[in-house]
Amino acid sequence: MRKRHLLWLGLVLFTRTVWSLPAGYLTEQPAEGDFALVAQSSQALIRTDSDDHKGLLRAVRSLQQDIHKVSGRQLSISHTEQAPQMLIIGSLDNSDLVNQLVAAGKLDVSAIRGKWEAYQIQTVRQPLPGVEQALVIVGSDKRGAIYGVYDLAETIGVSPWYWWADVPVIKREQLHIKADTLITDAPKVKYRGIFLNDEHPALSNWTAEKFGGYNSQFYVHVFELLLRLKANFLWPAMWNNAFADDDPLNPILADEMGIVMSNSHHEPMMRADKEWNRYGEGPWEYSTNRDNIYQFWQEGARRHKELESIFTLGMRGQEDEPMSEGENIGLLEQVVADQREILRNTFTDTDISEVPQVWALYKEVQGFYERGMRVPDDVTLLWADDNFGNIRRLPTADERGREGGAGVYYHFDYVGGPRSYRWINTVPMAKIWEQMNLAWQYQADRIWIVNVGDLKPMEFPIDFFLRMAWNPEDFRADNLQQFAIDWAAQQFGKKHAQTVAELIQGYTRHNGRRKPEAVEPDTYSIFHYDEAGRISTELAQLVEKSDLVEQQLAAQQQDAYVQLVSHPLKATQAVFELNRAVAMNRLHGEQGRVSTNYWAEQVRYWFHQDAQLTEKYHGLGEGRWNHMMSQPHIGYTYWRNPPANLMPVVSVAEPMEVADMGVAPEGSDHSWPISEYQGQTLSLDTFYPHGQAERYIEVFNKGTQPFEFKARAVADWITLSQTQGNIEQQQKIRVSIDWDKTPAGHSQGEVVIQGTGWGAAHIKVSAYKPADKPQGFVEADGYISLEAASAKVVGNRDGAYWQEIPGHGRTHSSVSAVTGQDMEITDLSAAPYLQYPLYFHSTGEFELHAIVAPTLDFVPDRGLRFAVALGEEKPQIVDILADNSQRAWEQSVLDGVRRASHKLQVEKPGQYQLRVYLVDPGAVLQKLVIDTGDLRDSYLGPPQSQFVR
Ligand code: REL
Repeated sequence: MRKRHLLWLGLVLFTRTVWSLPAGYLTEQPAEGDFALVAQSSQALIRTDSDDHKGLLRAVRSLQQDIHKVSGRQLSISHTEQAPQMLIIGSLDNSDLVNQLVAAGKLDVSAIRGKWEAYQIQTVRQPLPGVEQALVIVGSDKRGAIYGVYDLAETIGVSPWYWWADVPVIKREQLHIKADTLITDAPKVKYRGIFLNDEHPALSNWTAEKFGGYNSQFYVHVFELLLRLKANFLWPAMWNNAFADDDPLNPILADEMGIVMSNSHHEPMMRADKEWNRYGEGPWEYSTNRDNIYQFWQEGARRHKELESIFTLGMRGQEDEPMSEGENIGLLEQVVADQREILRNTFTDTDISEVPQVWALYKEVQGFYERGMRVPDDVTLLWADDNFGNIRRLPTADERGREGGAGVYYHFDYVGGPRSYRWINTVPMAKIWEQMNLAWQYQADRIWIVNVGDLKPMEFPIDFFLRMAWNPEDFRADNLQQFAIDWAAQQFGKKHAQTVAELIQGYTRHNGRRKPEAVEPDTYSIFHYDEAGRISTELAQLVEKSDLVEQQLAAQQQDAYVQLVSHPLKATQAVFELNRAVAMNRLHGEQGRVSTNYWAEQVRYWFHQDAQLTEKYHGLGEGRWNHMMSQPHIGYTYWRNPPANLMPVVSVAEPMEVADMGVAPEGSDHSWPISEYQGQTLSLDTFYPHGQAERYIEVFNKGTQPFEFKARAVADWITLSQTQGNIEQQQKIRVSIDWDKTPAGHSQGEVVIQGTGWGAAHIKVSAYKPADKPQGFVEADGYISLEAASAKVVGNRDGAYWQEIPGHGRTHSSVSAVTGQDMEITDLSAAPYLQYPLYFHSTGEFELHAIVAPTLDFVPDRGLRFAVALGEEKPQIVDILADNSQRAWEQSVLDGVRRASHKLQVEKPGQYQLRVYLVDPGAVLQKLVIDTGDLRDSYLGPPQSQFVR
């Protein structure tokens, strides 16, 4: 819960549900003494100071419109008049009226005075002679006051997404504010913003159609959204655009409204990359073209001198390339020295340490820093993620003392290797939290900026990121999921909030497993652990729930629902199902099945389904969001997107008018008939009492004429779901084991299937029934698989503990190693550990695969380690980043996880405790899989093993 300051006794402290979502200070049951913003027969007067910031006065006008949208009543705004009920709005630095109230002792602003962007919302009785009551919104500065204004707008029922996602405002005839309301608040991260990037084709075509380009008619909506989300910072679109040059009003409007502008990490000195293409002379090469580039930058400083800005220092090549001079520290130091000189010569009346400046340590630039290059102490160091949401580096203890502090540049969208992701939201909330929480802990709190691509459809993660930036301490692993529920409630009402949150979390979890652009037909196994089948069911169930919600929503909520929930969910499903269908089509094609054509149809269906979803989105509100979903996303073969969605090549069968049986056991692409003379056999994987209970044998047709088949088991302990049937296309015979009839030890049997063709298909069936009674997580099917969170946690203490992060990870949750800043645990006897009771039937040397989040070594010179011990053995250190190669990194960001391996020795069968010890903070465990000999290929690993008490 947000901490608020209680100013004087008698005033009630209202906290909102959590975060800054709809508040507790609006009351539906007005009582005596409550402030009447809009009452049945009266309404308040809005009073501002004519000399107050223009941006604040603009925000007040938008509040006036919001009140009108909610209540249908138009409140007057006056600089001079009085009324019995007044909404008084002002900033401490510019409002005489507010300062008079303070001087008269009517208002105590000591909780916000002098603070950055703080605001106070308070009811005051008899603030002025003749005025019964006022609701005062006061900001410590311009933006503080603006945030107070938008806090009220949100509280009365206007979602920050009312424009950008068509979320309907809540209609209320009356608006009463609880008597004795007092709220004060201020941000914890100084600059909080977004980067509009990779904006072609979606955002660019949309802005062109709706506004004629990236002009101030467009940007006014971006600025307003940022302010409603209590953000203050923007890197504008830059692909073929130049913010200040495309429309000279852009920077002026930003400054007026209160948005601090900068340019992206490789666009120094407030000049867009594309401005150099338009006006620069000679090459973008400092070693040979210094004078021209210097002048170009001088113009940037001059143009933005009076506008609130953060100057990006340093230099990179154009369009996100390294400088052609290579990693030349001397040259880059010269660049920064010259840029500082330009600032000194421009800001002649200010010490330039007061001019906000940033050095973005993005990609190769971080290498310059690590090799010793430094910038003046007042410059903020902007650390970056790896473009895939894993922060590369955070401030060390020494760096935390720097005057300029540090920030983080994060991504929800990226164009580049190993594969771009530019389409829908793929970053789960819990992942953002886990990484940005580290940023907060390590005091990277000066700037949080996130690349949001086209802005839509990143509404949910943008909202989360910016609200978390406002106060990271509000957000904890154990209350995180509540944010999604509250957010859903704000957009669609309380009734469906839980379900809507589940739907958003569900599709983002799936996209977090692997981004849709990187999903291939063979990503999820169609052979083992029913992996693809289970995901298919999971997504279908979410879609079914989503359709039910959609049916129950009011007509005016439908468009928002499509944008924020159902489109991304269904689009996610379409890409998954498309790939699954291609995999099935290939397999069935190879096996000559008549059902090949069914799967070819499925591929076409899902491809068209995807196109229709895009079309539906583009048709919302008569084309309001036309182009917004036009980013190609099907048919990637390398980092860059294909020119359009590409329909996969499918196999088509031309079956004969015959009956022709084929038989395929689960888990294999081989099928009967086979060449037994060449030693080929068909078998099901061995059954274990605590393993997969059923396996199937599929009987299929290669021709168009149906046939009868008969199946029999050659052992009484083998049970079949059916012993005969008529096959038109295919049927699954489910095979299970009657363990009461199975002798202890290894047993062999087979299933014989006779249909068409010569002889019969013989499928070997084996079972292993151990004599002993296991306890714990039991080895079966050739592995033990554990969700990390299934551990008993031992030895957690303040400053060093394992913590579960619900909703994090690919399957269930994650368990994260947490310590105080800079701490690592060297004495393992004092380390908290995760303990898993295991039961092995087999003996030998087994590989333990730890599936962990792709966290990077954000603390320099330290690995990312944990330690493992089986039974009483001495814990052994495992370094997650032992393979820190580019290749391993690429694999990790495609998979959304890393794998760390360790060998376990099991001397004799029986129960063992597996312990995982905390060593380095930031290690995040998702799953542990021990291969005892028959672990099969799959993307997510097998489901958790059975636990026996
Ligand atoms: O994600 C990033 O930060 C970069 O890909 C972009 O900033 C990059 O500069 C790109 O848009 C092209 O110029």
